[in-house]
Amino acid sequence: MSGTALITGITGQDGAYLAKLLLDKGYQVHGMMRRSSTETLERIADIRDEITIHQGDLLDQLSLVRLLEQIEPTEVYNLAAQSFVPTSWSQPILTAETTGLGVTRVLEAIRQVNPNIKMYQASSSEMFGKVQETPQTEATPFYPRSPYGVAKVYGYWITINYRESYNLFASNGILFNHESPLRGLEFVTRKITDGVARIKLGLQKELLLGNLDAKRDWGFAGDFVNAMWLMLQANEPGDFVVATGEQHSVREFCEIAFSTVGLNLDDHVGIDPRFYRPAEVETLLGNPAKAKTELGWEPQVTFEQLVTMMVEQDLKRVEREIKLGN
Ligand code: NAP
Ligand code: F7E
Repeated sequence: MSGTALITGITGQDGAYLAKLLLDKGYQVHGMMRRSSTETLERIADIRDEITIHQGDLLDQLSLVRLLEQIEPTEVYNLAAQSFVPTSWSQPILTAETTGLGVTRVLEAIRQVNPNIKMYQASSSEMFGKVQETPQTEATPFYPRSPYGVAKVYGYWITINYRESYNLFASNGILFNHESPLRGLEFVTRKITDGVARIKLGLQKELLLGNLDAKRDWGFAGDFVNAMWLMLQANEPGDFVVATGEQHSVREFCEIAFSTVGLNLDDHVGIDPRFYRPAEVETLLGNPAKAKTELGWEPQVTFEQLVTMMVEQDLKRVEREIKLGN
């Protein structure tokens, strides 16, 4: 029998993919979103009638307690966060409150309302930061390089602490970068594929980026949310690296994206120091062996397929916008 799931961060990239996955598995899916003066439901518009949306906020303990009492979920996926690394320097306190302390609020609500609820915490490869070994595994020491990374380290350890203190079924997924056509436009992959589409369709000439030499282990969000679900179906809670085991630079991502539409990146990409970071994470490469062995998880979409999928979707979207006169 499938259960009842509550997803915090349902309006985000991963929230949308996870909600679809859980619906396909027969779950009753509830999503928490914060109050906003405008609609933020575009990513889940196609499943809006199949899920139940509730207002709540990771900054507001009582809203979390009330939702758990009302929904009675069997599983909680804590995906909500201030997730954009550069914003964590301009809003470090908000980032700590949401991305860090927000995790304690969710854990505390679970402990108080029903300690049998299973919880997934969206931990991040940004915790490895200035990497202490390559590839990174569950045993690699953390060295975060941004207020975001520091907040995620806090979230990671408080999840383990509640597991050990109160015997909660709470697991950390240490997810490496994962992307999709639903990725936010400010993240580098989507910024590139949106830029490529606009340049190809004559709406802009140049794409300004920061550090082209940064290397990431990029996977497809649709594959990665499956690992989240698998973690909560395991016999025991634990902590798992979720990655492809393959690394590419921002420049390589650009090369493939531009060549998909028959353009050359050297003709269109400029460097703007505004997009450099005060402390950079130069390289990330994960070893997903534990997830493969213990969860049977493996990524399905290759790097080239991911880049092509994102470029094609952005081309279609920008074409639609042009037709509608936006
Ligand atoms: P995302 O698209 O930025 O979504 C973040 C979600 O959190 C949005 O729904 C946002 O709501 C919500 N949120 C922000 N502050 C909130 C608050 N105070 N209360 C309630 N909700 C709040 O992020 P994502 O890419 O889907 O990532 C999901 C999670 O995985 C995040 O925790 C992220 O840090 C983590 N992560 C992501 C990656 C990756 O590569 N994508 C890798 C490792 C870990 P609004 O729509 O209102 O802004
Ligand atoms: O940057 C470089 C930038 O912003 C990737 C989040 O989901 O993944 C994400 O964090 C790299 C960095 O993602 C631009 O300096 C160059 O080295 O796409 P990003 P991120 O910082 O790796 C982790 C795992 C998370 O947990 C986070 O929530 O690309 N880069 N030029 C640029 N980055 C941006 N954004 N914009 C540029 O113009």
